[in-house]
Amino acid sequence: MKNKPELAQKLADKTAVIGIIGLGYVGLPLAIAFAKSGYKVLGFDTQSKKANLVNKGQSYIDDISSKELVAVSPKRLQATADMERLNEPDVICICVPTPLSKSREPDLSHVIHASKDIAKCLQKGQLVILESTTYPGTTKEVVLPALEKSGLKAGRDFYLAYSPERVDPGNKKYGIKNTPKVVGGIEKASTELAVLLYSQVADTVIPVSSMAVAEMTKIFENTFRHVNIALVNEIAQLCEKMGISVWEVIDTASTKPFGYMPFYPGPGVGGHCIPLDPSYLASKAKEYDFSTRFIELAGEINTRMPHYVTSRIMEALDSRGKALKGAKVLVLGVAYKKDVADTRESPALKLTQLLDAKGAIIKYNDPYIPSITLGKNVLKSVELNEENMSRADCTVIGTAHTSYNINKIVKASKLVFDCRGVTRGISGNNIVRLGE
Ligand code: SAJ
Repeated sequence: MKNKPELAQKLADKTAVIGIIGLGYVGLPLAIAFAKSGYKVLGFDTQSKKANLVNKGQSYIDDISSKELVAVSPKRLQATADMERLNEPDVICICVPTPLSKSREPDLSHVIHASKDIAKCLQKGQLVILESTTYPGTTKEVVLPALEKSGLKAGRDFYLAYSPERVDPGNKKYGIKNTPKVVGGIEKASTELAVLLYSQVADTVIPVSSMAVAEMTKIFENTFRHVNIALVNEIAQLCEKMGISVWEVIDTASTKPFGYMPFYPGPGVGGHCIPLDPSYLASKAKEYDFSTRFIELAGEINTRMPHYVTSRIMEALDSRGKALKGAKVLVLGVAYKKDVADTRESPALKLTQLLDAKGAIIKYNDPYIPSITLGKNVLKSVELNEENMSRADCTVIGTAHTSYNINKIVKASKLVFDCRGVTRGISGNNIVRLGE
């Protein structure tokens, strides 16, 4: 590749312009990180509303404050919905969603649209990097052909790499700077340039031998979580039958200083990654006549958890002479995990919907989620006060936001069903826990 030195030089002296397609929970923090490190950044999003908010310095991402945005926008970071400007950046990072379709198959439509938009403006010497979580082979089999429709050739006329995002929403400890960044290029120059780029924002950059290794690394990380959460959800159900506390077992296993990593049971698995990404791998494996039984089984176990918890709540009420139908149930926390304002695939929300469908009279509180839809009704988050807790026949801790005062909740509630193990250490015959 003849013009590698030119792009390498522009990356080193920060005169390169960085393009980010997809200004969501992955793209916007990355755009800000590159802008903070001294690059001019051009953000692209098909939703002009997001582009306008970025240009006005108004953040719509939980983990990004408007203050952080204003510090770089509009001087260093600008955003646009005009995809025809994709000829301007020297580097383009694709950070678009990779959801599942209605039939739970990989939906690469966002990746394909982004690749086609780039192909229309692709310039010689540009570096294109896919960051979205996907199955091994996507960059080579889907992105590359779409880009080469431009008539330019990957590895000869333009650079191509895959570098998975490793954003953990709500994680205050790990961010772009201190999370190692994995990079795999289609050939040596692409890998080296991507390493040079990410070295400006991440303390550690890890080059690997191919784009497929980088793709498999990321999807394996998420599948690892998916399978281990399912394992602990299964163990929780067995512990309940055996009259053993799964929480005490996990806390005790955690004393082992090596060879063990704690995962915790819950009402199921939510978010836009863990419940979905492993299906990308399972689907690709079928092309190799290979069935990923662990992934399928884990999916079944995790998907069943909201139903299992519903039956446990029904039993807990029943043993107190109360039918679930007509019972007043107060659900605390409907976000997919604690301290995030996101209900995508949320198991706590699914649990609430199941309780509602069984005839429970639902109220909920979630400081991050102002309203939810239950069937045809829209419910607003109620105040977490004595009145609402004492009036409920059962208070369900669905997602244990840090702001919840568990002692107060237990004291004020007739019955607490704890899906998250946060009442451990608190005694009371009004507490029933998942996994006990
Ligand atoms: N959960 C459990 N038990 C556990 C851990 C999680 O029930 O022991 C549940 C959570 O409540 C939540 C779901 O699983 O509903 C997913 O939680 P998560 O924190 O594993 O996943 P995300 O999607 O919020 O963030 C993840 C990253 N999380 C961590 O590494 C801790 C990581 O898996 C990915 O980097 C990231 O998504 C991504 O974008 O892929």
